[in-house]
Amino acid sequence: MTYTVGSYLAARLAQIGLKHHFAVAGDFNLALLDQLLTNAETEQVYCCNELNCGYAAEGYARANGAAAAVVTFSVGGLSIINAIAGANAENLPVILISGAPNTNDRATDHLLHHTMATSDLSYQLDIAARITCCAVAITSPDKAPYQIDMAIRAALRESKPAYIEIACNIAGAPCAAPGPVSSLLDGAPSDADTLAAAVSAAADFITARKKPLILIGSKLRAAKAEPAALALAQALGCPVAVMAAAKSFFPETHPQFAGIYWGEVSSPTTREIVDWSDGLICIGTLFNDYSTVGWTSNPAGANVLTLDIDHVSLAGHDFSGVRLAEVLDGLATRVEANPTALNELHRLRAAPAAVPEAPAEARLSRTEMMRQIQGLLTGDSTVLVETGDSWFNGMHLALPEGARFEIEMQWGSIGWAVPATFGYAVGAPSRRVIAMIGDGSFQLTAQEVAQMIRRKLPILIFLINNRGYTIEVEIHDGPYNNIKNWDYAGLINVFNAEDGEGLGLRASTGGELAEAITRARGNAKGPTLIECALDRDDCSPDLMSWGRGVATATARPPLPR
Ligand code: TPU
Ligand code: MG
Repeated sequence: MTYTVGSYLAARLAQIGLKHHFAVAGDFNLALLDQLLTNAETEQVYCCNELNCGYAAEGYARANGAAAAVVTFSVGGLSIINAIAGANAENLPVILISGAPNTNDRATDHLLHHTMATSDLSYQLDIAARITCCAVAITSPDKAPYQIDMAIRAALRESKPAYIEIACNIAGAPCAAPGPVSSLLDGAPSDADTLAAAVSAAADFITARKKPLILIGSKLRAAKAEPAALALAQALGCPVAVMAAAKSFFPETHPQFAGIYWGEVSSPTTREIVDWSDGLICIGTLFNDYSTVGWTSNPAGANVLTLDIDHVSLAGHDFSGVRLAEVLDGLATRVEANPTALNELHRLRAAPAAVPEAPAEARLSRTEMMRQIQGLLTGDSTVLVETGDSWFNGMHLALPEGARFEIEMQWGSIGWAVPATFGYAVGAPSRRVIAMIGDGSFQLTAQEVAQMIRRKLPILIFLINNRGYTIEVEIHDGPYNNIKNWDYAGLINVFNAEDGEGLGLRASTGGELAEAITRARGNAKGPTLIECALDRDDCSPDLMSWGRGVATATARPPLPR
């Protein structure tokens, strides 16, 4: 078989396990899209716009480990930037592929469409280089295999986005055949001496503590170390708390699970047991103003051991170039069981009270909505929660074994959830995908529901209509937090047009919600959006407390000179 630059890229995408790539067409990428289509192992999935295309790929990477998005030059490439920077913040290897001007136009000062009417054609590469781990511009078929491999290898090894730009007249040019894929996949192992020293120092730290406790953060998944963390936890027998951004990265049904640690808005007794520990083992954690509730709970100091993706640090020691899974594996064989903190947690912890069912005719409340969503969850469910009160409501869901939870907490860009849910569902066709999305966020990227309809994905969307930007109201209120109401349920018929089978339903009482959920379950041929009408002030108490903490940090005056 002979290869072109585009079909080489397609082969590499298929080899790294991408059964799909997301795309929006434009004249600078049409020849490339044609070449990608020649590979039957990676299907092209279209999006309504490039921002959504980026989020869809980001969601796909959450389900599938990596993803690719293909856009046209400049008008597409600049539009997708928000989503790619988000994938960077969230440690997801999304490969951004952009068409680019014809090589013949580069040597001249021809002015091209989709540019700022100057002969500068490098700005997109420059911008992409700032937000990806590797950015390459392909203008020659000879160098293309090396450049494509370099970008994909970097993305997979660093769990960060990469950028590949391909000149439109190069995409179809013949090039070399791809070699074995293994050179792209596996990162180098840890340096053996550094690994031994890091494990030894970390084991000494743990052994010297009376009340060790594990705290898991969002980078654990990026490090592909969830099983290794579970094994260490079991060897140590200590409580395991998870940060909000890592919900579901440790099984909530596990007897050592200690809840969500999120400062003042932690699960009951979780903050207390974390504070009580004299040896906090932070695995893949990431502390920012949101996760520390405005810097009010920011674990640091001599009682903290940090095990990061490629790095171990503790008082007096710092080891880099070690892989997290190998550190955890090493530690699991070195530590002795110490259930002191777990015993204390059991003493502190009262059995959770069951939420009573609301009368069927009563006006729908947040607690009744969450009670019903909880009842839906099974081991094959994935719940995606959008920025807003959905973050806080989602934290209270008790996840059955196997259930997954997705949150874009570091980047926090509203509009993420609709397209990311679409991409996730494309990447995980056997999972039951449920999204909780606020009305304000939905308005940014609503049109991507049409792609769920197009691909007949039975996604269940809870559209929480509380008539505004409630999360912002709790941080800092003003007229800018009021939004124009939409007929959200009615939109689904607009998107259905002549051939779609999406369902748009409305619930303003508990009884209506239960009925809508039953209808959603009967709809296997498309998404169901249930618009849940909540009172504007019906928000979670956690959001209120967190909002105050974050607002205080944001409003700090400049330090005196
Ligand atoms: O449940 P609720 O009302 O809190 O959520 P909803 O209705 O989705 O409102 C979200 C409000 C919000 C804004 C406007 N949350 N964060 N922001 C700021 C923001 C603005 N633009 C982007 C792209 N991302 C943001 N986070
Ligand atoms: Mg809202």
